[in-house]
Amino acid sequence: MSKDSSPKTTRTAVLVKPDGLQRGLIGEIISRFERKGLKLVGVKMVSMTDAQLTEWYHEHKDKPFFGDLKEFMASLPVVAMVWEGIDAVPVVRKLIGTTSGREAEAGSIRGDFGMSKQYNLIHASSSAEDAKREIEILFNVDELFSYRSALETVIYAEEELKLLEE
Ligand code: FUP
Repeated sequence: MSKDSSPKTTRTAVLVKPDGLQRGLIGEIISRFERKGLKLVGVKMVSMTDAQLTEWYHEHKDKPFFGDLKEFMASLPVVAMVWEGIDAVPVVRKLIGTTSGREAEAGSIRGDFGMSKQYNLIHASSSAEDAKREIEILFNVDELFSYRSALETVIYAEEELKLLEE
């Protein structure tokens, strides 16, 4: 949740990691987010550079797993996405589940498909600040799209629709 916890429209960055690509989970993951009612506003397949990964995981730079994590993330392309919706950042965190697949809640992506802490299939921004930083690392402005979803009026109540950005 953001510090100001009133609901607001946010964008969040998601990566399907190399293990998610190898496991053939791209469609399943996109489908879960679509069915939840989130809006896809950017998507691409990308090989992350060492510099991008160092910046992406800067908070872990002194951790013992940092080198292995970067190596794993660079081993294959990732599928990078940006999803939008009211409170998209915390909503998507809930959908992916806690870090380790063994501990993640059943029903979450990591909880349903994973058994590992490092090979945990998917990344999602953990705060609005992280989301902004992560989106800027991987997406140019012209790779992000604003559009009206035809489903908005059945996904959100009238009051909530006012929170959606034009
Ligand atoms: P999360 O926010 O759930 O993705 O998890 P963290 O930010 O704590 O960790 C980032 C990534 O580092 C995880 F997705 C997997 C990896 N990691 C390990 O490989 N070993 C650990 O002990 C902790 C995290």
